[in-house]
Amino acid sequence: MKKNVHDKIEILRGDITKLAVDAIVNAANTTLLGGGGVDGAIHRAAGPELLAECCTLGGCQPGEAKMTRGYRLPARFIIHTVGPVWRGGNQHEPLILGNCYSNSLNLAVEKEIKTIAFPAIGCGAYGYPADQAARIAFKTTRDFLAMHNQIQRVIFVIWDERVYKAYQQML
Ligand code: AR6
Repeated sequence: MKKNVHDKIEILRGDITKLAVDAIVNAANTTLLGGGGVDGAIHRAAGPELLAECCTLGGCQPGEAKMTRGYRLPARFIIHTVGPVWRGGNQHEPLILGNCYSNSLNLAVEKEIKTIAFPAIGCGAYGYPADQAARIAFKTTRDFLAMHNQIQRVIFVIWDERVYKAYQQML
């Protein structure tokens, strides 16, 4: 039976590095050489081979997405994307954040991925207001899934309570 767009999206509270999906998304920075937050957790869990592959990628611009293997993670692949640094909302932040989701999903389709998990890109160190970020995450994902049938499951994996509440509002 064909699933509708809403049935393909779910929200989970927890640690994205534990998920056995085809790909998890990393909220990285433009160097792709690791950092704090979810980026640090993913590098720690995947192991040093991840950094070695990231060194070959030549960085990543905000809103773009690049893929690596998952190494020691249960997920087969990691899609690295770079959110906008929040500067009040008039510096193309919504456009850049939407691009993070659509470019990650496009890359997933290209690589024949069926299940993908996203963290709350931008909602930590980069300061994106959680309610606005959640709206963009859901709208971009729903619009994408309505146009592409290949992806069967999108999981938003949320670590902290405040952001989790904002995402719950979107269901
Ligand atoms: N699983 C899921 N979500 C997590 C995890 C985890 N293991 N750990 C943290 N989060 P952030 P950003 C949540 O700061 O705002 C890095 O240093 C976290 O609570 O990781 O896009 C990069 O290198 C928050 O809700 O990403 C960049 O320099 C969300 O993930 C910069 O931070 C995103 O927070 C990117 O900042």
